[in-house]
This record gives sequence, C-alpha cells and structure tokens, in this order.
Amino acid sequence: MKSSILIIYTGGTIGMKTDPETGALVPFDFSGIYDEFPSLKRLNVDIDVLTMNPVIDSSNVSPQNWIELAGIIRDNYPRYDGFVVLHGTDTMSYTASALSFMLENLSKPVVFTGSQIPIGVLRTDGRENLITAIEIAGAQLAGRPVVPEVSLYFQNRLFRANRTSKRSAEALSAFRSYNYPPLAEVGVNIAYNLPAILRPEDSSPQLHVATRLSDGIAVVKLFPGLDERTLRAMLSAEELRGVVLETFGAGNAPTSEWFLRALEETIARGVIVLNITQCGEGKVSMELYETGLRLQKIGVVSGYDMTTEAAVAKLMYVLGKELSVGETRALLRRPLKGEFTA
Ligand code: ASN
Repeated sequence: MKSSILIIYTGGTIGMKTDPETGALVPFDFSGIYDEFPSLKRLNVDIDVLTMNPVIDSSNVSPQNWIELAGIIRDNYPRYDGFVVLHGTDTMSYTASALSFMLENLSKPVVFTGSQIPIGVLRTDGRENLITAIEIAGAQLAGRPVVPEVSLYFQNRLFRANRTSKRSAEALSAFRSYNYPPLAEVGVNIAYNLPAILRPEDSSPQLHVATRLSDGIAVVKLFPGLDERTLRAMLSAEELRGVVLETFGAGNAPTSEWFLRALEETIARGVIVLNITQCGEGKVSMELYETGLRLQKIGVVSGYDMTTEAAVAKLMYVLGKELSVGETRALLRRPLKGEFTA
C-alpha cells in the first residue's frame, strides 16, 4: 500500500528558485511539486503540501511558530503516515528539538530537512534532501514506520533531531550529531541503524501535543574573564526561569566564591540551572573535578551530552508544564526523547 506524506513548508533557502525573467531568487510554490519534480511520482507515496503563512527565514522563528507547527501535525496526524518539514537550516535544530519534546507519544515519522543552496538552482542540495526525506518518512517495515521519531535528514545522513547542531554555514553537510550515531546512512541504499531508532511502546497512547512553552530562558556561556557584575546582571532578570549554563570541558566552571554564590542565589530563587558543555563532543561529569563538584553541590542539574538546542527546547517544554521544582528537576534528569546519554 502507498504511504501518504504531508510536506509542511515553513520557509528557508530550500524554497527558493531563480525567476527566469529577473534572475532574482523568489519563493518556490511547493504545491506544484509534481510539475517541478515529475520523478517524485515514481516514489511509492502520495504527497500533499501545506505552506505556512507567512513563510519565514528561520532566523525569525519563535516558539509561537513551533506551537503552530505542532498543531498542524496534530490536526493532520490521522490522515498521514508521515510528515516532512521543510525548514531554514539556521535554526532547524532548535525547531526540530522542540517538536521532539512537544509531540508526546509520537509514533509516526516527522522528518526535518532543508538545503544550503536554493532548490531552483541547478547545483542545489535541496532536491536530494527532499526526495530522500520523503522516502524515509514513508518507509515501512512489516506495516510499521521505520523511523517513528522526530529526525533531521541532511546530506546523506539521518539524525535524531534533538542530537543535531548546525555546524557549517558553508558545507553542504551542514549538520552534525556529535554524541549519537546517525539513524540512517544513505548511499546507493538507505541503511537504517535500527537499534538506534526510538520505538514507541506497543500499546502507545494517542498523540498529545504540548502547547505551553515557558519563556524566561537564558543561555550563559562561560569564558575566562566573565566578571561578577555582568553575570549578576544576566542572572537577575526578573522573569528568569531557566538557565542553560555552557561550561568548560566535562562540565567545569570557576571555583571563585562570587561565581558560586551568584549561581547559588539564582537557584535559591527557584531558577533551574542546566549544565551542558561547550565542547561539541563528550559530556558533563560534574563529579570528575573539584570545579564541577562545586556546581553539583549548589544544585546545578547535569545536562550530560545535550546540545544547546535541545537544552533550550527541553527547558521551555518542561518549565511549560508548571510542575513543582522537584518534579521539574526529575524530568530534566531523565532522557525524554533520547536527547542525552548519561
Ligand atoms: N537563512 C536560511 C534560513 O535558515 C538559511 C538556509 O535555509 N540555508 O532560513
């Protein structure tokens, strides 16, 4: 039986083509996708296209757009076997990470992709990214979807979305997943890494979409020379609810009294401080050095090997649930959608 796929076009470079008359880049109308790529008809899938209004450069994306996107997936969930989300590359990992948390009990594929070169330019990477993303979203094994989680496909690799970061503004291979292996590698064939893919439980409950995301999140990146006044100014924001603290190496930070006191006072106000490392690869182990242990003692929560993108999205999602501080911390300590390895 043919799979049915909904393509949701949100904006970004993938949706551009050159106007033959003016030579300028103009948005491509994805509803005419079969006219543009007749070869798509040879895939064993039925495709519908939904274009968000307005389409945006992904640098303008906001949590409100994530809520809208999640709502579109919820409303169309019963009708389709899988979803392909076309998104600008700049913030794709943030959106895709957020959706991975917001789509609770997801049991169908949601594949994000985009391109570095507009789809209407001859040398585009968008055509292959789009076609393979559609194929992956429709892939079934024994009547079940092969990749029933939120993933990101780019340049021959399928990743768990909440493990990715945009790593290049130049290379066509723009995304990396430093701490989790690809879910699939694409060559002549699509080689799925089945043991690495999340499987919903057999009696998986209905899809539920979380529509409340917290604001008041800050990312504080440490550097030698960060002074007390600047740090305190950042931490004293009135509505602050969560801080992603980007520390050194295996989760280390200065042991100066003023630094630890500033953090301790922030945590005492009920603000969650989540420790992730500035290193792309490897994880936070606060018990390893004195400089990490001090953070652990004052109540900083370990984010292990989470990306900044996943940490921001997870804080917004978990704090959006308005739970007690204890319950909030407990959810942060658990991988909810395979976003970290402890
Ligand atoms: N500025 C674009 C965007 O993120 C970049 C791209 O899609 N390659 O929307």
